[in-house]
Amino acid sequence: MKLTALAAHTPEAVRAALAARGWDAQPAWFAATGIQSLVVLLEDVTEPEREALVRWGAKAGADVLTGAGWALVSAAASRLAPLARPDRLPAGLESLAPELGRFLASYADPPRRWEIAGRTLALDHPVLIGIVNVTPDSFSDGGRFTTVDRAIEQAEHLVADGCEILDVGGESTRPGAAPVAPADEIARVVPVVEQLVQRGLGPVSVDTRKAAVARAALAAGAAVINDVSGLAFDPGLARVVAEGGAGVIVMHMRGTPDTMDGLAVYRHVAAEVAAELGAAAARAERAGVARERIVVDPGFGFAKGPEQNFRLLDELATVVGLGYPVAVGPSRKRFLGAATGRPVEDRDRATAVACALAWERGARLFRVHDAALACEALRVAGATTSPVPTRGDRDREREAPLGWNGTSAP
Ligand code: PMM
Repeated sequence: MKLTALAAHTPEAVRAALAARGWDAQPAWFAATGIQSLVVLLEDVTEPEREALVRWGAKAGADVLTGAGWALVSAAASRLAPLARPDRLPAGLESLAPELGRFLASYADPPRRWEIAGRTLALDHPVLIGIVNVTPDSFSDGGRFTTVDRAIEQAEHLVADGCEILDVGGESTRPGAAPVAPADEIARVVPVVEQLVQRGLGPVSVDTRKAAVARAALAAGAAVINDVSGLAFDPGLARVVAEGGAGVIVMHMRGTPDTMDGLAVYRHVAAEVAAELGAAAARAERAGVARERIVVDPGFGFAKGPEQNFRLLDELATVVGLGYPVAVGPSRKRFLGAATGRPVEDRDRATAVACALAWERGARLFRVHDAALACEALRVAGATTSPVPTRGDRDREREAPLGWNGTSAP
């Protein structure tokens, strides 16, 4: 007998091994995703639920580690799937089905598109968001692009280097930055948005926490609102996004830029950031923003210290597990300086590496100051991991029978 250790970090090696042995593309992909091992942490578990889980685990051959009020379950995706099916669910575990079903559906069929105002962006490849800061005091390029002409010049540069979206920001989120009145922020941002739209540069995103600024930006032709407060700063913002039919990036932070550093206290940073982001995205949906318009962002550097940022980058799959497309913005941030010893103006290589690692863990959008290096890194990362079947495979699967999780599109 001959033994080969297969790579298990994605379903690809198993799919390829089966395809090489004559399996058709669709059953090979179903089998490969189905035998992939998943681990879920369950909290607020009652004593009867805990007992039911342990009994199920013993029967299903799943590993179940438990303590008071919690359980950690590790099993192949296809073994977990019955727990999400009301018709197959063991008695006593009814409250698990909705959440687990949502997670398994997005694991098997991750979001492949983002609906923004006026168009749909494909997320089957890394999407670069170029930063156009028009603030006089942003931490890494503050003051360099304050005039409209210079902002446009920078935007053209970013597009030439591979950016598909331009993110215009008129308020610095650096701790201690002076607050900007909505009228001043509008005066900074709107002329730049208008020029970008007129020149066909974009789609344009606007980095703002304020409903009034968002409304003016959307009227000027912006297609996305990027809110670093996760819809917590201005309760009216989500409705403006909903009414404008815009896309939204809901970023995680705690408190405000002035208070966030003192709030960087976590027992398990990835789990807590994901839970808080999930609540923020649910706020957006309650305000009428369609799920397909929402992207979530873990907010590197916002209410997180260097060690926490690295944990979050490594455990990004927890945020991906929410089922929304994930954007990341590690660009030139302090935690990259902590690892490399490089000053802010010399962190684009580190940024490119962080982007590639984030792609591998499931991020699809990357907010960067310098697009050239990130684009190159992401080309390599994108070519290395092909976590979803090719379009040809997907077309064949349309007529396919149900897969291990009850869906027909893996
Ligand atoms: N970081 C900054 C500003 N806006 N938006 C998103 N979605 N994600 C981020 O990580 C993020 C952001 C701070 O950086 P900058 O001042 O250089 O723009």
